[in-house]
Amino acid sequence: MEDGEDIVIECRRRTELGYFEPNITFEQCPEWIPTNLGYMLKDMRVMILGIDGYLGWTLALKLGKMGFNVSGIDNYLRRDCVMEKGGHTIVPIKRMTERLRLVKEIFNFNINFRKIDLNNAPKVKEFIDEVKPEAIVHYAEIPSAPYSMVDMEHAVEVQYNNVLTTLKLLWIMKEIVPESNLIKLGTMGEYGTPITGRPLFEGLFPPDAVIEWDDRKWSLGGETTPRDPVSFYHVSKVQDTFNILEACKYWWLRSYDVMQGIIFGVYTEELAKDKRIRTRYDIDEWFGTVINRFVAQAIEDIPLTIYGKGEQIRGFIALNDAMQCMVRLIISPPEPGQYEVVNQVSGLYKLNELAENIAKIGQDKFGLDIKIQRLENPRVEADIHPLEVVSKKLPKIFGFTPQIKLEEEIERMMELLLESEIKERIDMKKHTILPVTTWQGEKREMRILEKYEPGTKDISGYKPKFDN
Ligand code: USQ
Repeated sequence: MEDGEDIVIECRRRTELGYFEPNITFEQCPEWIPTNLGYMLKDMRVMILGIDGYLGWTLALKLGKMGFNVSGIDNYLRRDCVMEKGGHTIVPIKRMTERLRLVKEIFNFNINFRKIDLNNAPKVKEFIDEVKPEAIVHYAEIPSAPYSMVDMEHAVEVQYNNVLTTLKLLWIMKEIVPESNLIKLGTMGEYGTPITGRPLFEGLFPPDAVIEWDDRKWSLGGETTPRDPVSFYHVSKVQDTFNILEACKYWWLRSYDVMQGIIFGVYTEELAKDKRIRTRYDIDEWFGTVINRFVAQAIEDIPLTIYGKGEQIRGFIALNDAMQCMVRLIISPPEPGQYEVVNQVSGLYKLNELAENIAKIGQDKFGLDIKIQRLENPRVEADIHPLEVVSKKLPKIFGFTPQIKLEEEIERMMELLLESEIKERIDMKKHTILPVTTWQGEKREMRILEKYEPGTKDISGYKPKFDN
Protein backbone atom coordinates (compact mmCIF):
# COMPACT_ATOMS: atom_id res chain seq x y z
CA MET A 1 0.00 0.00 0.00
CA GLU A 2 1.23 3.49 -0.90
CA ASP A 3 1.67 6.20 1.74
CA GLY A 4 -1.46 8.33 2.11
CA GLU A 5 -3.73 5.70 0.53
CA ASP A 6 -6.93 5.11 2.57
CA ILE A 7 -7.45 1.72 4.19
CA VAL A 8 -10.84 0.33 3.24
CA ILE A 9 -12.53 -2.98 4.00
CA GLU A 10 -15.26 -4.72 2.08
CA CYS A 11 -18.61 -4.94 3.85
CA ARG A 12 -18.89 -8.70 4.35
CA ARG A 13 -22.50 -8.60 5.43
CA ARG A 14 -23.82 -6.92 2.31
CA THR A 15 -21.16 -6.79 -0.33
CA GLU A 16 -23.37 -4.59 -2.51
CA LEU A 17 -22.68 -1.78 -0.03
CA GLY A 18 -19.05 -1.81 -1.20
CA TYR A 19 -16.16 -0.74 1.00
CA PHE A 20 -15.97 1.09 4.33
CA GLU A 21 -13.30 2.64 6.46
CA PRO A 22 -12.42 0.45 9.47
CA ASN A 23 -12.62 3.45 11.83
CA ILE A 24 -16.30 3.96 11.11
CA THR A 25 -18.46 4.29 14.27
CA PHE A 26 -21.84 2.76 15.03
CA GLU A 27 -23.50 6.11 14.41
CA GLN A 28 -21.96 6.39 10.94
CA CYS A 29 -22.46 2.82 9.77
CA PRO A 30 -25.76 2.34 7.93
CA GLU A 31 -25.82 -1.30 9.01
CA TRP A 32 -26.32 -0.51 12.71
CA ILE A 33 -29.40 1.16 14.13
CA PRO A 34 -30.08 2.36 17.67
CA THR A 35 -32.78 0.70 19.80
CA ASN A 36 -33.70 1.22 23.44
CA LEU A 37 -31.52 -1.81 24.28
CA GLY A 38 -28.44 -0.71 22.31
CA TYR A 39 -27.28 -0.79 18.69
CA MET A 40 -28.60 -3.65 16.61
CA LEU A 41 -27.63 -4.86 13.15
CA LYS A 42 -30.28 -3.67 10.73
CA ASP A 43 -32.59 -6.52 9.61
CA MET A 44 -30.42 -8.94 11.57
CA ARG A 45 -31.38 -12.51 10.72
CA VAL A 46 -32.28 -14.48 13.85
CA MET A 47 -33.47 -18.06 13.75
CA ILE A 48 -35.39 -19.39 16.75
CA LEU A 49 -35.34 -23.15 17.25
CA GLY A 50 -38.44 -24.09 19.21
CA ILE A 51 -40.40 -21.03 18.06
CA ASP A 52 -43.80 -22.52 19.03
CA GLY A 53 -42.92 -22.74 22.76
CA TYR A 54 -43.50 -20.52 25.80
CA LEU A 55 -40.21 -18.68 25.29
CA GLY A 56 -39.74 -19.12 21.53
CA TRP A 57 -43.06 -17.55 20.61
CA THR A 58 -42.60 -14.66 23.03
CA LEU A 59 -39.14 -13.91 21.68
CA ALA A 60 -40.31 -14.12 18.06
CA LEU A 61 -42.89 -11.40 18.69
CA LYS A 62 -40.38 -9.16 20.44
CA LEU A 63 -37.69 -9.54 17.79
CA GLY A 64 -40.10 -9.10 14.90
CA LYS A 65 -41.52 -5.96 16.47
CA MET A 66 -38.00 -4.55 16.90
CA GLY A 67 -37.26 -5.06 13.20
CA PHE A 68 -35.25 -8.30 13.28
CA ASN A 69 -35.66 -10.67 10.39
CA VAL A 70 -37.16 -13.65 12.24
CA SER A 71 -37.23 -17.26 11.12
CA GLY A 72 -37.98 -20.33 13.16
CA ILE A 73 -38.50 -24.04 13.29
CA ASP A 74 -40.56 -26.31 15.52
CA ASN A 75 -42.00 -29.82 15.41
CA TYR A 76 -44.73 -29.12 18.03
CA LEU A 77 -43.16 -31.64 20.42
CA ARG A 78 -44.13 -29.56 23.46
CA ARG A 79 -47.79 -29.64 22.44
CA ASP A 80 -47.52 -33.44 22.08
CA CYS A 81 -45.75 -34.03 25.41
CA VAL A 82 -48.31 -31.99 27.35
CA MET A 83 -51.07 -33.89 25.57
CA GLU A 84 -49.41 -37.15 26.58
CA LYS A 85 -49.82 -36.07 30.21
CA GLY A 86 -53.49 -35.39 29.47
CA GLY A 87 -52.98 -31.65 29.89
CA HIS A 88 -53.21 -28.57 27.75
CA THR A 89 -51.96 -25.02 27.83
CA ILE A 90 -54.47 -23.17 29.98
CA VAL A 91 -53.91 -20.02 27.93
CA PRO A 92 -55.26 -21.12 24.57
CA ILE A 93 -52.88 -20.84 21.63
CA LYS A 94 -53.63 -21.08 17.93
CA ARG A 95 -52.20 -23.38 15.30
CA MET A 96 -48.94 -22.08 13.85
CA THR A 97 -50.44 -21.02 10.51
CA GLU A 98 -52.98 -18.90 12.36
CA ARG A 99 -50.31 -17.51 14.71
CA LEU A 100 -48.28 -16.39 11.72
CA ARG A 101 -51.30 -14.81 10.08
CA LEU A 102 -52.15 -12.92 13.27
CA VAL A 103 -48.61 -11.60 13.58
CA LYS A 104 -48.92 -10.16 10.11
CA GLU A 105 -52.33 -8.69 10.90
CA ILE A 106 -51.37 -7.20 14.27
CA PHE A 107 -47.73 -6.19 13.82
CA ASN A 108 -47.28 -6.31 10.07
CA PHE A 109 -44.19 -8.49 9.92
CA ASN A 110 -43.59 -12.00 8.62
CA ILE A 111 -41.99 -14.95 10.36
CA ASN A 112 -40.27 -17.42 8.08
CA PHE A 113 -41.43 -20.67 9.69
CA ARG A 114 -40.63 -24.25 8.75
CA LYS A 115 -42.02 -27.33 10.52
CA ILE A 116 -38.87 -29.39 11.08
CA ASP A 117 -37.70 -31.83 13.72
CA LEU A 118 -34.25 -30.68 14.82
CA ASN A 119 -33.17 -34.30 14.62
CA ASN A 120 -33.64 -34.17 10.87
CA ALA A 121 -30.18 -32.80 10.08
CA PRO A 122 -30.57 -32.58 6.27
CA LYS A 123 -33.74 -30.48 6.60
CA VAL A 124 -32.24 -28.27 9.31
CA LYS A 125 -29.15 -27.77 7.19
CA GLU A 126 -31.19 -26.86 4.14
CA PHE A 127 -33.18 -24.23 6.06
CA ILE A 128 -30.11 -22.75 7.77
CA ASP A 129 -28.37 -22.58 4.41
CA GLU A 130 -31.37 -20.77 2.92
CA VAL A 131 -31.71 -18.24 5.77
CA LYS A 132 -28.05 -17.85 6.79
CA PRO A 133 -28.98 -16.69 10.30
CA GLU A 134 -26.60 -14.29 12.04
CA ALA A 135 -27.82 -15.55 15.41
CA ILE A 136 -29.47 -18.84 16.34
CA VAL A 137 -31.48 -19.02 19.55
CA HIS A 138 -31.79 -22.63 20.65
CA TYR A 139 -34.91 -23.23 22.75
CA ALA A 140 -35.79 -26.53 21.08
CA GLU A 141 -35.26 -28.96 23.95
CA ILE A 142 -37.60 -30.94 26.18
CA PRO A 143 -37.47 -28.77 29.32
CA SER A 144 -38.96 -30.97 32.02
CA ALA A 145 -37.16 -32.67 34.89
CA PRO A 146 -40.14 -34.89 35.88
CA TYR A 147 -40.74 -35.93 32.25
CA SER A 148 -37.16 -37.18 32.08
CA MET A 149 -37.71 -39.32 35.21
CA VAL A 150 -40.93 -41.09 34.18
CA ASP A 151 -39.25 -44.26 32.89
CA MET A 152 -36.44 -45.46 30.67
CA GLU A 153 -38.19 -44.41 27.46
CA HIS A 154 -38.72 -40.85 28.65
CA ALA A 155 -35.19 -40.48 30.02
CA VAL A 156 -33.76 -41.72 26.72
CA GLU A 157 -36.11 -39.52 24.70
CA VAL A 158 -35.04 -36.41 26.62
CA GLN A 159 -31.34 -37.08 26.32
CA TYR A 160 -31.57 -38.20 22.70
CA ASN A 161 -33.69 -35.22 21.74
CA ASN A 162 -31.70 -32.62 23.66
CA VAL A 163 -28.10 -33.77 23.42
CA LEU A 164 -27.95 -35.21 19.93
CA THR A 165 -29.94 -32.45 18.24
CA THR A 166 -27.62 -29.85 19.72
CA LEU A 167 -24.59 -31.84 18.65
CA LYS A 168 -25.95 -32.08 15.10
CA LEU A 169 -26.67 -28.36 15.14
CA LEU A 170 -23.06 -27.61 16.06
CA TRP A 171 -21.78 -29.59 13.08
CA ILE A 172 -24.25 -27.84 10.79
CA MET A 173 -23.23 -24.43 12.10
CA LYS A 174 -19.57 -25.27 11.60
CA GLU A 175 -20.25 -26.11 7.98
CA ILE A 176 -22.73 -23.41 7.00
CA VAL A 177 -22.75 -20.45 9.40
CA PRO A 178 -19.54 -20.62 11.46
CA GLU A 179 -19.76 -16.90 12.24
CA SER A 180 -23.30 -17.04 13.58
CA ASN A 181 -23.90 -16.56 17.32
CA LEU A 182 -25.42 -19.60 19.06
CA ILE A 183 -27.48 -18.52 22.04
CA LYS A 184 -28.28 -21.74 23.79
CA LEU A 185 -30.70 -22.20 26.66
CA GLY A 186 -28.99 -23.98 29.53
CA THR A 187 -30.25 -24.01 33.10
CA MET A 188 -29.18 -22.94 36.59
CA GLY A 189 -30.02 -26.54 37.50
CA GLU A 190 -26.78 -27.63 35.83
CA TYR A 191 -24.92 -26.42 38.91
CA GLY A 192 -27.17 -27.99 41.55
CA THR A 193 -27.03 -26.57 45.07
CA PRO A 194 -23.54 -27.25 46.50
CA ILE A 195 -23.94 -28.11 50.14
CA THR A 196 -20.71 -26.25 50.99
CA GLY A 197 -22.30 -22.98 49.85
CA ARG A 198 -19.63 -22.54 47.14
CA PRO A 199 -20.87 -19.72 44.89
CA LEU A 200 -22.43 -20.62 41.56
CA PHE A 201 -20.05 -18.71 39.31
CA GLU A 202 -20.89 -18.07 35.67
CA GLY A 203 -19.59 -21.29 34.14
CA LEU A 204 -15.91 -20.88 35.03
CA PHE A 205 -14.01 -20.21 38.23
CA PRO A 206 -12.78 -16.60 38.56
CA PRO A 207 -9.03 -15.98 37.95
CA ASP A 208 -8.12 -15.84 41.64
CA ALA A 209 -9.89 -19.04 42.73
CA VAL A 210 -7.60 -21.66 44.31
CA ILE A 211 -7.97 -25.18 45.57
CA GLU A 212 -6.03 -26.25 48.65
CA TRP A 213 -5.32 -29.84 49.55
CA ASP A 214 -2.66 -31.70 51.47
CA ASP A 215 -0.70 -28.49 52.21
CA ARG A 216 -0.58 -27.64 48.52
CA LYS A 217 -2.40 -25.04 46.42
CA TRP A 218 -3.42 -24.85 42.77
CA SER A 219 -5.16 -22.15 40.78
CA LEU A 220 -8.65 -22.98 39.55
CA GLY A 221 -8.93 -19.76 37.54
CA GLY A 222 -10.67 -20.25 34.20
CA GLU A 223 -11.56 -23.89 34.83
CA THR A 224 -15.09 -25.12 34.30
CA THR A 225 -16.93 -25.23 37.63
CA PRO A 226 -18.35 -28.55 38.86
CA ARG A 227 -21.83 -29.45 37.66
CA ASP A 228 -24.29 -31.34 39.85
CA PRO A 229 -27.50 -31.80 37.86
CA VAL A 230 -30.70 -32.91 39.58
CA SER A 231 -32.51 -34.99 36.93
CA PHE A 232 -31.79 -36.74 33.64
CA TYR A 233 -33.14 -33.60 31.97
CA HIS A 234 -30.60 -31.40 33.78
CA VAL A 235 -27.89 -33.91 32.83
CA SER A 236 -28.76 -33.35 29.16
CA LYS A 237 -28.07 -29.63 29.60
CA VAL A 238 -24.69 -30.37 31.18
CA GLN A 239 -23.78 -32.55 28.24
CA ASP A 240 -24.79 -29.71 25.88
CA THR A 241 -22.53 -27.35 27.82
CA PHE A 242 -19.49 -29.51 27.16
CA ASN A 243 -20.38 -30.13 23.51
CA ILE A 244 -20.74 -26.40 22.84
CA LEU A 245 -17.59 -25.52 24.77
CA GLU A 246 -15.64 -28.03 22.69
CA ALA A 247 -17.14 -26.85 19.38
CA CYS A 248 -16.08 -23.29 20.18
CA LYS A 249 -12.61 -24.56 20.99
CA TYR A 250 -12.17 -26.84 17.94
CA TRP A 251 -13.91 -24.77 15.27
CA TRP A 252 -13.96 -21.21 16.60
CA LEU A 253 -17.72 -21.16 16.81
CA ARG A 254 -19.10 -18.58 19.21
CA SER A 255 -21.79 -19.04 21.80
CA TYR A 256 -23.58 -17.63 24.82
CA ASP A 257 -24.72 -20.49 27.03
CA VAL A 258 -27.56 -19.09 29.11
CA MET A 259 -28.00 -20.62 32.55
CA GLN A 260 -31.56 -19.50 33.03
CA GLY A 261 -33.36 -19.57 36.35
CA ILE A 262 -36.93 -20.78 36.63
CA ILE A 263 -39.10 -18.70 34.44
CA PHE A 264 -42.54 -17.36 35.32
CA GLY A 265 -45.09 -14.93 34.05
CA VAL A 266 -47.24 -13.98 31.13
CA TYR A 267 -46.33 -10.45 30.25
CA THR A 268 -44.41 -8.75 27.51
CA GLU A 269 -45.58 -5.67 25.68
CA GLU A 270 -46.14 -7.71 22.51
CA LEU A 271 -48.06 -10.56 24.18
CA ALA A 272 -50.31 -8.03 25.86
CA LYS A 273 -51.23 -6.44 22.55
CA ASP A 274 -53.91 -8.96 21.57
CA LYS A 275 -55.26 -12.00 23.41
CA ARG A 276 -55.11 -14.11 20.23
CA ILE A 277 -51.30 -14.09 20.23
CA ARG A 278 -50.62 -14.96 23.86
CA THR A 279 -48.01 -17.58 24.69
CA ARG A 280 -48.68 -20.99 26.24
CA TYR A 281 -48.99 -21.59 30.00
CA ASP A 282 -48.59 -25.08 31.43
CA ILE A 283 -49.65 -26.19 34.88
CA ASP A 284 -49.35 -29.98 34.77
CA GLU A 285 -46.83 -31.73 37.02
CA TRP A 286 -44.44 -32.31 34.10
CA PHE A 287 -44.31 -29.00 32.29
CA GLY A 288 -45.60 -26.36 34.71
CA THR A 289 -42.85 -24.48 36.50
CA VAL A 290 -43.33 -23.82 40.18
CA ILE A 291 -44.61 -20.21 40.27
CA ASN A 292 -46.90 -20.75 37.28
CA ARG A 293 -48.25 -23.85 39.01
CA PHE A 294 -48.77 -22.18 42.39
CA VAL A 295 -50.76 -19.37 40.79
CA ALA A 296 -53.01 -21.86 38.97
CA GLN A 297 -53.45 -23.85 42.20
CA ALA A 298 -54.43 -20.65 44.03
CA ILE A 299 -57.14 -20.00 41.44
CA GLU A 300 -58.29 -23.62 41.51
CA ASP A 301 -58.59 -23.84 45.29
CA ILE A 302 -55.84 -26.46 45.57
CA PRO A 303 -53.49 -25.90 48.53
CA LEU A 304 -50.15 -24.79 47.07
CA THR A 305 -47.99 -27.88 46.64
CA ILE A 306 -44.60 -27.39 48.28
CA TYR A 307 -42.40 -30.45 47.80
CA GLY A 308 -40.52 -31.55 50.92
CA LYS A 309 -39.44 -29.00 53.51
CA GLY A 310 -39.94 -26.06 51.17
CA GLU A 311 -36.59 -24.57 52.09
CA GLN A 312 -35.25 -25.18 48.56
CA ILE A 313 -33.94 -21.95 47.07
CA ARG A 314 -33.97 -21.34 43.37
CA GLY A 315 -33.08 -18.51 40.99
CA PHE A 316 -36.05 -17.04 39.11
CA ILE A 317 -36.65 -14.63 36.25
CA ALA A 318 -39.83 -13.16 34.78
CA LEU A 319 -40.68 -13.87 31.15
CA ASN A 320 -40.33 -10.22 30.17
CA ASP A 321 -36.92 -9.89 31.83
CA ALA A 322 -35.66 -13.09 30.23
CA MET A 323 -36.64 -11.69 26.84
CA GLN A 324 -34.76 -8.48 27.54
CA CYS A 325 -31.65 -10.54 28.33
CA MET A 326 -31.99 -12.52 25.11
CA VAL A 327 -32.25 -9.40 22.96
CA ARG A 328 -29.20 -7.94 24.65
CA LEU A 329 -27.23 -11.12 23.94
CA ILE A 330 -28.39 -11.21 20.33
CA ILE A 331 -27.27 -7.66 19.58
CA SER A 332 -23.81 -8.08 21.17
CA PRO A 333 -22.32 -11.21 19.60
CA PRO A 334 -19.30 -12.95 21.10
CA GLU A 335 -15.89 -13.01 19.41
CA PRO A 336 -14.87 -15.97 17.25
CA GLY A 337 -14.12 -18.95 19.49
CA GLN A 338 -15.69 -17.28 22.51
CA TYR A 339 -17.82 -19.53 24.72
CA GLU A 340 -19.44 -17.44 27.42
CA VAL A 341 -21.73 -18.63 30.19
CA VAL A 342 -24.20 -16.15 31.65
CA ASN A 343 -26.37 -16.80 34.71
CA GLN A 344 -29.75 -15.36 33.75
CA VAL A 345 -31.52 -14.81 37.06
CA SER A 346 -33.16 -11.78 38.63
CA GLY A 347 -33.97 -12.99 42.17
CA LEU A 348 -33.53 -15.91 44.58
CA TYR A 349 -36.48 -17.24 46.55
CA LYS A 350 -37.29 -20.06 48.92
CA LEU A 351 -40.28 -22.12 47.86
CA ASN A 352 -42.13 -21.56 51.14
CA GLU A 353 -41.56 -17.83 50.78
CA LEU A 354 -43.00 -17.92 47.25
CA ALA A 355 -46.06 -19.82 48.43
CA GLU A 356 -46.64 -17.22 51.18
CA ASN A 357 -46.24 -14.40 48.69
CA ILE A 358 -48.70 -15.89 46.23
CA ALA A 359 -51.21 -16.68 48.96
CA LYS A 360 -51.02 -13.13 50.29
CA ILE A 361 -51.54 -11.54 46.89
CA GLY A 362 -54.42 -13.90 46.20
CA GLN A 363 -56.07 -13.04 49.50
CA ASP A 364 -55.42 -9.29 49.55
CA LYS A 365 -56.07 -8.46 45.91
CA PHE A 366 -58.53 -11.13 44.76
CA GLY A 367 -60.21 -12.32 47.96
CA LEU A 368 -59.09 -15.92 47.41
CA ASP A 369 -58.90 -18.28 50.37
CA ILE A 370 -55.57 -20.02 49.82
CA LYS A 371 -53.95 -22.82 51.82
CA ILE A 372 -50.48 -24.27 51.61
CA GLN A 373 -49.55 -27.96 51.78
CA ARG A 374 -46.22 -29.69 52.11
CA LEU A 375 -46.07 -32.93 50.15
CA GLU A 376 -43.60 -35.75 50.37
CA ASN A 377 -40.95 -34.72 47.82
CA PRO A 378 -41.25 -36.76 44.62
CA ARG A 379 -37.75 -35.58 43.63
CA VAL A 380 -34.31 -36.29 45.00
CA GLU A 381 -32.99 -32.86 45.88
CA ALA A 382 -31.61 -31.04 48.91
CA ASP A 383 -34.46 -29.24 50.61
CA ILE A 384 -32.27 -27.39 53.09
CA HIS A 385 -29.12 -25.88 51.62
CA PRO A 386 -27.14 -22.65 51.34
CA LEU A 387 -27.07 -20.78 48.02
CA GLU A 388 -24.93 -18.05 46.57
CA VAL A 389 -25.50 -17.12 42.93
CA VAL A 390 -23.22 -14.91 40.86
CA SER A 391 -25.00 -13.13 38.02
CA LYS A 392 -22.86 -10.20 37.00
CA LYS A 393 -22.32 -10.45 33.27
CA LEU A 394 -25.84 -9.64 32.13
CA PRO A 395 -26.18 -6.46 34.22
CA LYS A 396 -22.55 -5.32 34.07
CA ILE A 397 -21.53 -6.22 30.50
CA PHE A 398 -24.82 -6.36 28.61
CA GLY A 399 -26.77 -3.67 30.48
CA PHE A 400 -29.61 -5.88 31.74
CA THR A 401 -31.90 -4.14 34.22
CA PRO A 402 -34.82 -6.19 35.53
CA GLN A 403 -38.13 -4.47 34.89
CA ILE A 404 -40.58 -6.82 36.53
CA LYS A 405 -41.28 -7.18 40.24
CA LEU A 406 -42.32 -10.64 41.41
CA GLU A 407 -45.48 -9.40 43.13
CA GLU A 408 -46.55 -7.32 40.16
CA GLU A 409 -46.24 -10.28 37.79
CA ILE A 410 -48.06 -12.65 40.16
CA GLU A 411 -50.92 -10.19 40.29
CA ARG A 412 -51.00 -10.02 36.52
CA MET A 413 -50.99 -13.81 36.27
CA MET A 414 -53.89 -14.10 38.71
CA GLU A 415 -55.89 -11.56 36.78
CA LEU A 416 -55.33 -13.53 33.58
CA LEU A 417 -56.08 -16.92 35.10
CA LEU A 418 -59.32 -15.63 36.59
CA GLU A 419 -60.65 -14.83 33.11
CA SER A 420 -63.59 -17.18 32.70
CA GLU A 421 -62.32 -18.96 29.59
CA ILE A 422 -58.96 -19.66 31.25
CA LYS A 423 -60.45 -20.63 34.58
CA GLU A 424 -62.57 -23.18 32.71
CA ARG A 425 -59.50 -24.56 30.99
CA ILE A 426 -57.80 -24.96 34.40
CA ASP A 427 -60.89 -26.77 35.74
CA MET A 428 -60.73 -29.20 32.82
CA LYS A 429 -57.13 -30.18 33.61
CA LYS A 430 -57.21 -30.07 37.39
CA HIS A 431 -56.33 -33.78 37.52
CA THR A 432 -52.91 -33.16 35.93
CA ILE A 433 -51.72 -30.81 38.68
CA LEU A 434 -50.79 -33.05 41.63
CA PRO A 435 -47.42 -34.81 41.30
CA VAL A 436 -47.34 -38.56 40.75
CA THR A 437 -43.93 -38.93 39.07
CA THR A 438 -41.17 -39.85 41.49
CA TRP A 439 -37.44 -39.94 40.91
CA GLN A 440 -37.55 -43.66 41.71
CA GLY A 441 -39.71 -44.24 38.64
CA GLU A 442 -42.86 -45.09 40.63
CA LYS A 443 -46.19 -43.45 39.89
CA ARG A 444 -48.15 -42.71 43.01
CA GLU A 445 -49.81 -39.95 44.95
CA MET A 446 -47.56 -38.06 47.36
CA ARG A 447 -48.39 -38.12 51.07
CA ILE A 448 -49.46 -34.80 52.55
CA LEU A 449 -46.93 -33.94 55.27
CA GLU A 450 -48.64 -30.83 56.49
CA LYS A 451 -51.39 -28.41 55.51
CA TYR A 452 -51.34 -24.86 56.89
CA GLU A 453 -52.76 -21.37 56.67
CA PRO A 454 -50.54 -18.74 55.08
CA GLY A 455 -48.93 -16.40 57.58
CA THR A 456 -48.73 -19.01 60.34
CA LYS A 457 -45.11 -20.09 59.78
CA ASP A 458 -41.83 -18.41 60.49
CA ILE A 459 -40.14 -18.46 57.10
CA SER A 460 -37.29 -16.10 57.96
CA GLY A 461 -33.96 -17.76 58.72
CA TYR A 462 -31.26 -18.38 56.13
CA LYS A 463 -30.97 -15.74 53.39
CA PRO A 464 -29.30 -16.69 50.09
CA LYS A 465 -26.63 -14.43 48.63
CA PHE A 466 -27.18 -12.88 45.23
CA ASP A 467 -23.99 -11.49 43.82
CA ASN A 468 -25.00 -9.21 40.99
N1 USQ B 1 -41.66 -27.65 43.24
C1 USQ B 1 -42.55 -27.63 44.27
N2 USQ B 1 -43.87 -27.73 43.99
C2 USQ B 1 -44.34 -27.85 42.72
C3 USQ B 1 -43.41 -27.86 41.66
C4 USQ B 1 -42.08 -27.76 41.95
O1 USQ B 1 -42.17 -27.52 45.44
O2 USQ B 1 -45.56 -27.95 42.56
C5 USQ B 1 -40.21 -27.49 43.52
C6 USQ B 1 -39.30 -28.55 42.95
O3 USQ B 1 -39.16 -29.64 43.82
C7 USQ B 1 -38.02 -27.75 42.77
C8 USQ B 1 -38.49 -26.35 42.48
O4 USQ B 1 -39.83 -26.27 42.92
O5 USQ B 1 -37.30 -27.71 43.96
C9 USQ B 1 -38.44 -25.97 41.02
O6 USQ B 1 -39.20 -26.86 40.26
P1 USQ B 1 -39.70 -26.51 38.78
O7 USQ B 1 -40.46 -27.68 38.29
O8 USQ B 1 -40.36 -25.19 38.76
O9 USQ B 1 -38.33 -26.29 38.03
P2 USQ B 1 -37.20 -27.29 37.57
O10 USQ B 1 -37.59 -28.71 37.63
O11 USQ B 1 -36.00 -26.87 38.31
O12 USQ B 1 -37.11 -26.94 36.04
C10 USQ B 1 -37.55 -25.68 35.51
C11 USQ B 1 -37.75 -25.82 34.02
C12 USQ B 1 -36.44 -26.17 33.40
C13 USQ B 1 -35.40 -25.17 33.77
C14 USQ B 1 -35.33 -25.00 35.27
C15 USQ B 1 -34.46 -23.86 35.70
O13 USQ B 1 -38.74 -26.78 33.76
O14 USQ B 1 -36.58 -26.21 32.00
O15 USQ B 1 -34.19 -25.65 33.32
O16 USQ B 1 -36.61 -24.69 35.76
S1 USQ B 1 -33.57 -24.28 37.15
O17 USQ B 1 -34.41 -24.99 38.08
O18 USQ B 1 -33.02 -23.05 37.68
O19 USQ B 1 -32.56 -25.18 36.70
